[in-house]
Parts: sequence; C-alpha cells; structure tokens
Amino acid sequence: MAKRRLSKQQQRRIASLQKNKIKENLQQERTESLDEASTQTARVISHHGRELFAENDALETIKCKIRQNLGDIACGDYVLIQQIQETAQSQPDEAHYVVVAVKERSNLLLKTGFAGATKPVAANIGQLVIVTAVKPAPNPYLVDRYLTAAENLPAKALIVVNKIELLDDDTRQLVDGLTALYRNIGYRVICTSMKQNIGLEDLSQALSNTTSILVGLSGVGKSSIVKAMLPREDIKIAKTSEATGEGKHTTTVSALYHLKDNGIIIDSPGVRDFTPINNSRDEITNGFIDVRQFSGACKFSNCSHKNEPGCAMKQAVADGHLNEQRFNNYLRMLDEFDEKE
Ligand SMILES: Nc1nc2c(ncn2[C@@H]2O[C@H](COP(=O)(O)OP(=O)(O)OP(=O)(O)O)[C@@H](O)[C@H]2O)c(=O)[nH]1
Ligand SMILES: [Mg+2]
Ligand SMILES: [Zn+2]
Repeated sequence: MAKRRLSKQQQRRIASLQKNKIKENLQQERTESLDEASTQTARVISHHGRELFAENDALETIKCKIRQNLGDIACGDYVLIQQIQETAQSQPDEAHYVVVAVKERSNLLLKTGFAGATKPVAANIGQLVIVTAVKPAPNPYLVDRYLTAAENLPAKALIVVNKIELLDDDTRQLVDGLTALYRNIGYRVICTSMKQNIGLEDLSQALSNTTSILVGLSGVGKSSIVKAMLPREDIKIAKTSEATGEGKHTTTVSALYHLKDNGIIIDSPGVRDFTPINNSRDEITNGFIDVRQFSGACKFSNCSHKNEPGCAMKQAVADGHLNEQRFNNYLRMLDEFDEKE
C-alpha cells in the first residue's frame, strides 16, 4: 500500500503492474505444481496486516499468512491458499496456511487514504449499499460520490436511510427531498430503523444473491444493520456522540458475513469523507446516470457545461429534465478532478 501521493499516470501504471502480477501469480500457481491436496480456493473475510482470515467452500474459517509481493489483498478477494508443513517449532495458534495467489477480481473498490494514497476497501462487489441516516444528517454530495464509484466499478447501488424513527420537522424535508431525488433518477431507496425494526424485510430481500458492501459515514448504523440481520454474530457497535451525532469509527477493518438467500454482506469502517478514484472526466460523466444521457448532445464536443451556448445539460436543467443539485455536484466533481490533474 503506497503511502505517498501518486500521480494518475503512476496509479495507472501500478494498476497495470498489479494486473500482470496477478497473471504471474496464476502462472506460478500452474507451474509450481503445488500440492493439490493441500491447495484450495478461499474468499477473504477479513484482513489484518500480514495475516488474513479466509473461508473455503465448506465455509470453514482459515487463518492464513500472506506470501510476500502479492500486491493488494482486500476483503472479498478470492485467493489460493496452501497448507504449511508443521514443524516442531510451530505454535498452536499460528496460521497453518499461506496465501500464494490472488485470483483475478471482477472489481476492486478503492478509497483515497492518508496523503492521497489509495487503499483497497473490498473486491468482487455486486452491490454498493450507501448507508445514510437521519442523524448524522445525510450529505447529498457524499451520496453522489459513492454513486459514481458504484457506476464505475461497476456494481448496483442501493441507498439506505437509517434511523428513520428519529425524523422530526427539521429533518423531514431534507430526508424526503433526498429520497424523492434518488428514486426519481432510478435508484432504490430503503428507509430503515434498526431501533424499531423498520424496513428489514425489504433490505433483506435487496441483499439476497449478491455480495454487497455497506459504506457511509461513521455512526450511520452499518454494523447495526449487519447485527439486525445476524443477531448471533458478535459485532461491535458504539454510541454516537450525543453532541454531533457523529460516530466513533468503531469498525476498523472490513468483514464479510453470510445472510439468508445467498446474500453476502461486507461491513466496512465508516469514513469522514470519500473521494472516488476517477481516472478521467468521462468516468465522472459515467458516474451520473441522469447526466450521462445528455453527454454528446452539446453543441461543442469539448463543452465544459458552464458558459458555452448550446449546452444540452444546462438546457435539460432549465427544462426540468435534470435535477439542478445533481448537475451542480457533477460540475463540482469535474472541477475537483481538473484541480488534481
Ligand atoms: N436511533 C437509532 N439509532 C441507531 C439505529 N441504528 C443504529 N443506531 C445507533 O447508531 C450508533 C452507531 O451504530 P453503528 O452500527 O456502530 O454505526 P456504524 O455505521 O457501523 O459506525 P462505524 O463502525 O464507526 O463506521 C449506535 O449507537 C447504534 O445503536 C436506528 O435505527 N435508530
Ligand atoms: Mg461499524
Ligand atoms: Zn454542455
């Protein structure tokens, strides 16, 4: 995991090197003629520095060390693991398996870590569940940034508004507006309360038959959702600050759980902020499902959608076919991208 700031070009180079590394590892896996009997595929359920827990086809949890130079490994990755020969010095609680390769992934959710470094959050994701709450209050720009990440993974997106029993006159307008906006552009929004068991059936059905990851601010109730679905699991939940409603960053590593109806859910640590890793302006456009349908329709092919005549997007806003807040968030994300490049 690089701790220094990387340019876009470096990031792309690293991504391509990592791809080659995966290929090499798979090649190695073929040529090294590993002991077939002791080698198996498993899925990473949590990852702690130089060790991880993986789960095999029989749903046994296996503690593993990680062979060096495998590149990023994330919760949700499929890995090839091999049994280690026990020696007289082996400790009873020591890992008896080693990860020897990371299988090719369908996608990898990254976030911007400290000082601009990228950090893997989870791999092989079918659905991004963007969890918001009445308290701490939802931030539409954060939701839009998560939605661009979902569109570009690509993965389905689902928006949850939790703690709905706390709605009062002050918050109702914001929450109703948000719910109507995202439903209008085609996203599913489920309002829930883990305190009062509201929306659990809808949520449970929306989480079936795919791997979902719960993302959002600290304290919105991501772990509480997993706990409500799996009451017997030992999942840490902490009180939010009375003053600000902010969470205390209780969950520190992503972890994967099995739900009914073939649902798999990954609980992830809450964020203060999330910046998707966009590699081009086109990716940002692709991230806005309502905006992208007007792309290519502007008079000038290099339209900045700001002052040019014949801008199809601005026209769509004027005609009420495109939500102004979404359009402004789109322009804001483009500006932030240009500043970074
Ligand atoms: N009032 C109310 N509180 C809730 C609800 N769901 C969760 N909470 C509370 O919100 C607080 C934070 O819940 P967590 O589940 O730890 O939040 P989180 O999103 O996992 O937080 P991080 O792990 O820090 O990212 C806890 O005190 C929960 O009891 C709800 O529906 N209503
Ligand atoms: Mg949590
Ligand atoms: Zn335009």
